[in-house]
Amino acid sequence: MKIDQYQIAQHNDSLLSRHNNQFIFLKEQLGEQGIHSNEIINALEAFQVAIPSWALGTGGTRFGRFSGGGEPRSLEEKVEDVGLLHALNRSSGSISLHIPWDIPQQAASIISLASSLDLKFDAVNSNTFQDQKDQQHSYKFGSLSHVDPGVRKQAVEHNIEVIKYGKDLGSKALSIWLSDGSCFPGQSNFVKAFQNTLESLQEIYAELPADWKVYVEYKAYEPNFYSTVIQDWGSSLLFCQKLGPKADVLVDLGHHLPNANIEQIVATLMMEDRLAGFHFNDSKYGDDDLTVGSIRPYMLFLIFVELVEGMKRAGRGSEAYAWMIDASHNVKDPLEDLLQSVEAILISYAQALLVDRKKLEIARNQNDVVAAQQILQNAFRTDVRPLVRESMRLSGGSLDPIGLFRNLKVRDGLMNERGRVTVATGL
Ligand code: AOS
Ligand code: ZN
Ligand code: ZN
Ligand code: ZN
Repeated sequence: MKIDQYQIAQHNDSLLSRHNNQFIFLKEQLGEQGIHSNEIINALEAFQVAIPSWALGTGGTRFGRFSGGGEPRSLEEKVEDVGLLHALNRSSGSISLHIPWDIPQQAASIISLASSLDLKFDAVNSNTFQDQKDQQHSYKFGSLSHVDPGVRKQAVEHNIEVIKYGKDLGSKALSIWLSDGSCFPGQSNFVKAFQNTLESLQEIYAELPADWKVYVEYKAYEPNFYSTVIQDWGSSLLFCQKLGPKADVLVDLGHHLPNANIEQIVATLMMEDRLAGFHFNDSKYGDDDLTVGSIRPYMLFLIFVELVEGMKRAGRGSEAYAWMIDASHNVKDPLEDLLQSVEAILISYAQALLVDRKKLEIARNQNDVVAAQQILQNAFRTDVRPLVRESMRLSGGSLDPIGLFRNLKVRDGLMNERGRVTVATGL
């Protein structure tokens, strides 16, 4: 299954006059406020969000999993799926692999497939939260933090192996999400667990190539329900500071205790130049991994307000950070869902770029609370979708990715190729 440029162009032609009307109207309105639409569009075109290999199949819950059809059965097919997304929106130019779910048998051929679809390899993810077949030690009671040095050694070696796979593919980072913790009071010694983890991470860090980073992801709870070794951004930052400059904090939007002020966490991490990037998703209750922007779009916008300010202050572009979607669930076509998520990210980014920073600073310095709030809300309440569409169109993508996906019956095509009942490898 492949989407050709002429199919995108034809579909865009049919939508163009309507789009142009909306775009020109918005451009004029923004122009009156001194906002240059072209600068926003350039920034949107440069923004690339990685797609995790495990989001391409139907997710599920511990109660069940309802497979869709035509899901990718191999790493090659996962790369092809991301190629379809990138052809449609030109904003999903990389894939993030998970070892051992996605072991690349031959790096050269998978690289050439990816580059034929204009894709790169994002951070590689290690997995010490599941036991694999033929594994000597179990991770039931932890991995990098385990009380038994033999288990820790096995987990460290796994991470070093993941770096090797990533090196072959041209990745530049290792993402570590550590599920280690305890389920009941008394089970674990917090300090020893931290120290064991630090030592293990130091051994992994020592194996990072010169131009690599390690992203340390935190999570409040789950799968452990009493304590988690890296449970919050403070612990993650502490590990990173002890490790060195190649370690940064990875923020997953679903990994906080209820009502956490994530935008403030982001601002602080950026101030310290320790923000690696994001795992985008949305949630109402816990680590729900729902479609980005589907539940709390205003929060996503406020996060982007901080991101834009932090990037400006640091003189860095969006390419300096690792943006990824970490979502998956039971009830949607995973590819349509990912298209929705990428669009939600670009909308929030565009809205944050509308914020008049000078006026905001004046309002803040005058303690004009109402004016400051109005500046943010005016930006959030602007329908910036014409800017997002124009950026996709200019970079060769579709004005309406989901509409075209449905018009071309992409899922039917995939089901014909791969089968109606497929189970994607992975979670
Ligand atoms: C787990 O909750 C984390 O979000 C991980 O980033 C990720 O979902 C996992 O590594 C996928 O296996
Ligand atoms: Zn995550
Ligand atoms: Zn999550
Ligand atoms: Zn998660």
